[in-house]
Amino acid sequence: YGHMLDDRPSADDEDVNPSVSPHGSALGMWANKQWGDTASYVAKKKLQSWYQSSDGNWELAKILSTSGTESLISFSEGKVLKVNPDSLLAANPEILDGVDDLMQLSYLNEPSVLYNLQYRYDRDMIYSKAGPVLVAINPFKKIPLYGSDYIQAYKSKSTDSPHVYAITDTAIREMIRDEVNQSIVISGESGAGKTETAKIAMQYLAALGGGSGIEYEILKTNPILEAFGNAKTSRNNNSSRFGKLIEIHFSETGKISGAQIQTFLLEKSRVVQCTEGERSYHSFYQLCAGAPPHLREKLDLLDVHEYKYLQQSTCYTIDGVDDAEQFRVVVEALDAVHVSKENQENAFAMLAAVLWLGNVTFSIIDNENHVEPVIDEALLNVSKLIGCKADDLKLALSTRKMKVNNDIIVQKQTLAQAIDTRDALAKSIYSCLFDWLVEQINKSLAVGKRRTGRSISILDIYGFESFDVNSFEQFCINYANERLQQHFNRHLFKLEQEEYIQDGIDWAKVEFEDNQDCLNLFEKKPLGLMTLLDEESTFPNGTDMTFAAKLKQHLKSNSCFRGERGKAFTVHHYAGEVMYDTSGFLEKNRDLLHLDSIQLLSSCTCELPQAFASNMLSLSEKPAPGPLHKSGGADSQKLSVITKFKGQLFQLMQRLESTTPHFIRCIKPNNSQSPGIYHQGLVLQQLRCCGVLEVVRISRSGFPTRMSHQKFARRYGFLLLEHVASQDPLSVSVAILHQFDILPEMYQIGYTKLFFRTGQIGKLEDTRNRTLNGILRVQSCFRGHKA
Ligand code: AD9
Ligand code: MG
Repeated sequence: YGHMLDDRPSADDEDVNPSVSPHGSALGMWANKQWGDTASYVAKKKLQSWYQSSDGNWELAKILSTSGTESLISFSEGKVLKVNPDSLLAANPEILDGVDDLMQLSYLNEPSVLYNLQYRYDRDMIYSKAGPVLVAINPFKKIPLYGSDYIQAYKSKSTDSPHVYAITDTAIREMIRDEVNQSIVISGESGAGKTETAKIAMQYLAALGGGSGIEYEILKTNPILEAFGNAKTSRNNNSSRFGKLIEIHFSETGKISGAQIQTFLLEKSRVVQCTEGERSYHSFYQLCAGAPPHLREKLDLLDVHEYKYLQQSTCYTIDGVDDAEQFRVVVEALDAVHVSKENQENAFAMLAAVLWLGNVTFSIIDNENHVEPVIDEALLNVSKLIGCKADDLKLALSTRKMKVNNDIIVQKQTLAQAIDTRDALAKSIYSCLFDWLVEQINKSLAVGKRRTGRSISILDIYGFESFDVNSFEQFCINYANERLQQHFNRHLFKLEQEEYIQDGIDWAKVEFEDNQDCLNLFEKKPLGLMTLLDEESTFPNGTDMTFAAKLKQHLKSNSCFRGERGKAFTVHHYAGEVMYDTSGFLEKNRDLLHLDSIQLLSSCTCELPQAFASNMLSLSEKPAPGPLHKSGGADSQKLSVITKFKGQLFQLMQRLESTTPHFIRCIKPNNSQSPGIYHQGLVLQQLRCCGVLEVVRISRSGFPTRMSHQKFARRYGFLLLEHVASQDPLSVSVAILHQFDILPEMYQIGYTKLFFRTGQIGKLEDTRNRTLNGILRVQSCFRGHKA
């Protein structure tokens, strides 16, 4: 069988830099190099291989013959093509079709991974493993994989096929066995299914029960947070516009005893501006559609079409969603987490106040274009809803107190300034309301705080984003993803290492591409992206343009950074390059609410605005002499958005570091939110971005294929040409390895398992199949003779 051995380079001698731009169009761009499947092996006669057609998709073809630089291949539909053998990649033997763990593939090239996932997806097997990682492909339809029967099956371990339930079950078991907190980290693009996945995991945990209905309460947090923090976007009809960590606490007996939710960076701008085809937060539409008559009257509610903030997009409804019905669901959920009826109405009043604020208009009052709000229904309603005098509101919206040489002077505002002030107030009220709701939920979920200290946390956070134009939001989100990616890498290496050590095999440390350089680019002081941003944000004359120029000046020698023309710069992220446009960076980072507005809120007679104001004031530092306020105004100096976000992320990382992590990578198979459509290019791009291919690559430099001595001996023992004296599985296995001249660096023998480098089992499998086919042929030949 010596001829079966190929001249493929060893698995780890041609690793190339795995960083690849998500914009890269060539599907197979690094496939050849990356996976070590050189053509010399593939282009053997009769073998199945992958051929990339001109549309970028990979097709399965059989090699008919190869001579020199030409291979003749045939497709299942009969078509025959002459191609360069270098353009072919090895396909796996059929027995590996649809394996539930990508690690079981002999050839880990991109088309094989894509095909395997698609094979499963087509059969509604949306979950697969990539080693320790669970890959979930959004089905965009109901599939019968959930509910109590399935939960029971996973609990009793009567099934082990990949599933969110399975990974959650593992988390529970490991929490109890090792007495270590666990985390389930879910990532993926917008619309990939993170939030649904998180809910499925919560459902499994809730089935453990708690007592006093705490598990019911935990499930009820979802409709509330989704109403106030989700919106229809062009990518997802129910897109979360915030990140979320829910920590579920357990008692000694393994029952749920409480929970705590932390949220990250709610997208505030959506409250006051909204792109065509998208919507603002669901809560507004639900309130307008579902409020009962007494509430409608109390809040002077209009129809959604009559609010300016909502009119910016002509989209008011979502197919298949009944906002009025959702309103009732939210109220029921608020009841469940013990938000009093009174507080519920207070919260709805804040929603109405925001909507009415959007309808406040201004008129010019002097020949310097200064404006004042028109005293109309809108202004009066806002002041009634928040509990302030109409005159105070009018003043807060049209003037600004400034400090000049210890004197306070009052400056009138232009239309643009007044609109900014109004919108800033609306955004603040909304985001404070969101935070307040989270606080109420946490109070209710904290009932069983007498806990053992064990918990399972579920993280549902925005994935890496790269658009045509990337702004401050993408900057924050992608920074978060760099941090998470580092966490991901560290843990997967550790896991890998542990399994080798457990089985007593010799293992040289695998080097991997880490993203520390990129993190340094963001975090380094004093010359990192964040410090420079903060510095420029406090600078009196700082603009987006001067910020961009500073970056170019100080960071030009950094390998992860590239200055671009004008106001732009590019960061080389682990998942690819992203060009950021600095327009609006400083403003968004400052996120100022004028002190006048804060004072207005604190003077309100209603409870919530007062609470919001004191929250804002406690977050602010002492009014600093600093130049944060362009003209020496009396704004409160608070932490910049990026600094606050970084602080939150560090805390999050610390929390996650103290847990055993379980990773779920959600994949969106198409951009039209439709079932049954699997776009190879789109899937591949996500597999690369969220590091799934990376995990497979990493493991490939180790020994990803594992088989117990018994299984190996059973499967290939019959191929032995010579009798082996001792018939124990280990001796038989060793004899097989020798007979096939498997190079010593291609495998390791552990206490219980054999560990192989990629591709090794594939070769054995080919030989086995040929031998079996040969036997069948001989048999049929023999039968033919007899006949
Ligand atoms: V975003 O970053 O918050 O915009 P997510 O959270 O990744 O996004 P989400 O969970 O909201 O995506 O899923 C989008 C839609 O896909 C859902 O509204 C469902 O209609 C659909 N989906 C996702 N997962 C499943 C599933 N397991 N079964 C059925 C699903 N439908
Ligand atoms: Mg979501």
